[in-house]
Amino acid sequence: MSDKLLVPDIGDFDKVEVIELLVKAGDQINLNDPVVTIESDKSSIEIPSTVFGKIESVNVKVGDKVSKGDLLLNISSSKEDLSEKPIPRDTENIIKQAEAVLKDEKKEEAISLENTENKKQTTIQVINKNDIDPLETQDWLESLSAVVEKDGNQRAHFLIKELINKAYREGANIPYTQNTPYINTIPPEAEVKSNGDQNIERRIRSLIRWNAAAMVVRANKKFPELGGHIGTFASAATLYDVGMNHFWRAKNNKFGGDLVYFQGHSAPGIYARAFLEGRLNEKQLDRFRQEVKPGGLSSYPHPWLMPKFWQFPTVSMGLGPMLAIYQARYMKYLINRGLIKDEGRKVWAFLGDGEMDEPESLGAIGLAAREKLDNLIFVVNCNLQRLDGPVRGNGKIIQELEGSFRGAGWNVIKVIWGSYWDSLIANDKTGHLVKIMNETVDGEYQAMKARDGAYVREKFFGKYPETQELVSSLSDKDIWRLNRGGHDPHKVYAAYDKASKNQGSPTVIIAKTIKGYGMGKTGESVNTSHQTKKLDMDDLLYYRDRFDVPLTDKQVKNIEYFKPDEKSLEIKYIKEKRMKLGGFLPERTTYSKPIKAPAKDIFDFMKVSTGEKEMSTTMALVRMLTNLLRDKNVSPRLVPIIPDEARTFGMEGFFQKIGIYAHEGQKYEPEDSAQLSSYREDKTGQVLEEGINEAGAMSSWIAAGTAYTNHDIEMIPIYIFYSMFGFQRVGDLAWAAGDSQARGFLIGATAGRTTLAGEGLQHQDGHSHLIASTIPNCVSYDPTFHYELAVIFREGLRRMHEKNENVFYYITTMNENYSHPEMPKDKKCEEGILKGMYKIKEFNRYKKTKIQLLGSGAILREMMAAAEILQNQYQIDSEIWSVTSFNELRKDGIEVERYNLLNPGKEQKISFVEECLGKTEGPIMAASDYMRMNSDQIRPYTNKSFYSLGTDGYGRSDTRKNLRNFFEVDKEHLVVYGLSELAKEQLIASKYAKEAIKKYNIDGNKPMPTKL
Ligand SMILES: Cc1ncc(C[n+]2csc(CCOP(=O)(O)OP(=O)(O)O)c2C)c(N)n1
Ligand SMILES: [Mg+2]
Repeated sequence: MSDKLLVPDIGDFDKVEVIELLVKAGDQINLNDPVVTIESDKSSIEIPSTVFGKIESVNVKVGDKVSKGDLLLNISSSKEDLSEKPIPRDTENIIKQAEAVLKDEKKEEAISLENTENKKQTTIQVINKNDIDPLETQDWLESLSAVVEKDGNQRAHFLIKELINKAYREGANIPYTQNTPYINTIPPEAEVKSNGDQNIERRIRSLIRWNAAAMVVRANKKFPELGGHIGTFASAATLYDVGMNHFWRAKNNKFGGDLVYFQGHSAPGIYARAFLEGRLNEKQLDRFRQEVKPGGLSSYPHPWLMPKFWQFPTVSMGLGPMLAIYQARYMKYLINRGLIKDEGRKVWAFLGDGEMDEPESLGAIGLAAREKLDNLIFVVNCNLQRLDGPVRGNGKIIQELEGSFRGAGWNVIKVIWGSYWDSLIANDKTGHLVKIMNETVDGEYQAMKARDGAYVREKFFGKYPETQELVSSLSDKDIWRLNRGGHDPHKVYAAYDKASKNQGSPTVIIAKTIKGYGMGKTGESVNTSHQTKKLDMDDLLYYRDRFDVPLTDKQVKNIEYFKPDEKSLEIKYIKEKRMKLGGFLPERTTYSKPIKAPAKDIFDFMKVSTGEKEMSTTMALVRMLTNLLRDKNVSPRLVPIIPDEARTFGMEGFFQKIGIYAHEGQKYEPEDSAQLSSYREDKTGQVLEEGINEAGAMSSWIAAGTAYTNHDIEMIPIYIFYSMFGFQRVGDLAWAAGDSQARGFLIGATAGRTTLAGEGLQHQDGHSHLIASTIPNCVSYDPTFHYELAVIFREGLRRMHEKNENVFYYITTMNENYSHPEMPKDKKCEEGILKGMYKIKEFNRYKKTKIQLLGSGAILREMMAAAEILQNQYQIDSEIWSVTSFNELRKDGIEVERYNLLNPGKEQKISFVEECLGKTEGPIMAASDYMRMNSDQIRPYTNKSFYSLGTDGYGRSDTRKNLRNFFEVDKEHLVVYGLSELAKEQLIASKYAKEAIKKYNIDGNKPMPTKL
């Protein structure tokens, strides 16, 4: 029987042009196969088939205008097929989701039963001096204790929740708190014990501590300017060691490896461990922070500088937490899309408590919980100090972080007190000890650790007779030994174990430590700890003794490193532990296979003229991506990343075609489900729709752009954003992307100061190319025509994803619609597009006076129009150059100039700018939709008079025409400036310029746009 395929609901669009037929009569098609591409003035969308069978006739042709309900195809399908018509995609998704939820619920039930069996024996104590009826309180508490004892924690929790609900219903406004008392989350009896040899582990840790400090002190003794940090690692050594010995699995041929983000300035400790592991030698340690000669060790984790060692740049505080969250999310994305296996890999991120004040640190924690990233573990090293002083002198950072993370839905594990406290807390029958713990502020905690046991006895335990009594049998030395959780390997192990097993939410371990632990008077818990990088002889001897490092006084004096013999128990142990965990960490390797760049002809449609049809380069890009999605090598690897601007850029067609990634699929039928570009969320969706979150989108882009090393799979991330909210907004992340050697495309859409018209000052970008130029491995282009974009994009694919070059591309696209010419046949055109400029047109009728006109992006067309006026009305000839990248031209210019200056006797090289313009006639006038500095970049590489024009100043809203007039980059101003320059060069009389100024109503006394 016969079926008809009609144009579906295409939203607000009517009479939309068919630009491509993807099928022909006689073809067999399946459900969802694309059949035609239609294009409005904003976007192009493929129409998928909703029927299957053999095509009898195609009822439209390219160029036809179609609307909803128009006939596209007649299809013959058999009866049996019809009876088995598959369930529509949305319905199918909803069924799947429902099934998944049912399964999840069953799982939850099982977990809670388990927990109930695991009963805990505790007596609940609370002290409150405002208690008006202590006896009644006691009754309630005893009842609760009985419930805990009889039916377990879960039951107690349930009853408390019911009580609170009841109170709310009865009108009581009970203050809400996310906080638990200032004690460890895991009670001693629930701690999972390490099977490690604690004595050896302590000895190893002590050596690492020593060597890390020695490395910094030695470097600064030699060159005091080098700097470095001892105090941070001193506080975190146990946190790292437990992970290294027991938890973090390395990447090898059987396993993808855990991903660990090390706190930036704890790098010395990571090098010191690598030294014991035999991965670095003494010579290398002695090259800490001396990297100019190859082989030095970078100050902080920098993959660009140590590409076989460091994986993640973290030292710009706040970036590590965000990058780690999006890394964990991206790992799930790859798993859900079936691109990598689910091996239970984890992302661990080590963060400073001071660092948590960066808005970026906490800014994305909601996403981590929402997406149930149970592959993510944060460890916040709460040494209570940052650089200048306490993080929260008057408060408690641990409690504050607990509230924020728990509120966001994280699993929170506080590791505050070490094992020596266990018995004291157990004996705190009156609850006064916990009360002091709760009341004491961080400033006091810090001060205590800068003093001694007697001070702690007086200032801490001395607050109540009950607590004084509690420690009466302890000596001051014993009191001093009461350790903090983050320095206790047992507590840390238990926390890591629990975190590793947690399901359904991310975990944060908030560990209390001491900054400069073991450094004594100079560096321990004092406000100057952070910057202590020199230790005198007494400090060094103290440090040695504190950690029992087997060095003589003389060796200490020489600040010698200590590495036990290869056959020693320590070295054997450390290696054995790592071998058991699959290898060493950190280590950066890449085994991904390159992606074959698509055949050149895939972009051929962009090399012919669009004729009458006008389109923006943004639209051309979307068309190109739609085409790329048909390339079987490239398609699955494309990762379109959009921060809530898909409709702005005409990309809504992607929603249906490749789906929006959503870890839970789509639990609702979207409002626009009947439409062609309905908002389709899917567990295997390909688009990362990040919401209004440029920093998050950029973090996703980095995760995808480094998947080749972190997951051994080459991906092609394409992040499309308003160019103004690109580098300017997330410049530091872009810098980290360069350091990470991320590969992929950044697309600054709606770019240029004058193309965006109405949006005004905060939207009009006239400088992103300049910021892009600051990143050494960022290759940037400002194309005007669709064939330029095609050539640039394909070369980007080839260089980055086939040849594995560690660069990334920044391409600006505009939203101005115009027709695009055919690609010039000149063989040098393609080379020129890629190197940064090529001659696009020449006016040569009069052969008297000539000018070289350079235009970039949106302004090239103004330049072409100006050239026509100059020719037709003033008999001025010109050569017009399309400059696709002033940045690339400058890179070549500086390199050639440098070579020539350093090789005076040798044959001198010629820059590409010189090659193009060296032998041309007349002065040069260059303009772009960016600040003059953009085109000024190539001024030094021409030996000619050079004038640059641009859009310096704040943007503002108005029509495109008025804006170009305001910034003096419209064709009229270009004519005037051109004539004036020729007059200045004494090639024509000045009267022409004067006349033109009058003719075009140009005010010579108008203030500079920068001042308006
Ligand atoms: C964005 C940013 N701002 C400032 C710094 C300089 N800086 C380096 S470490 C540090 C203090 C860190 O304190 P914290 O996060 O508590 O780490 P700790 O050393 O105490 O473990 C500062 C201000 C930086 N690296 N990055
Ligand atoms: Mg700190």
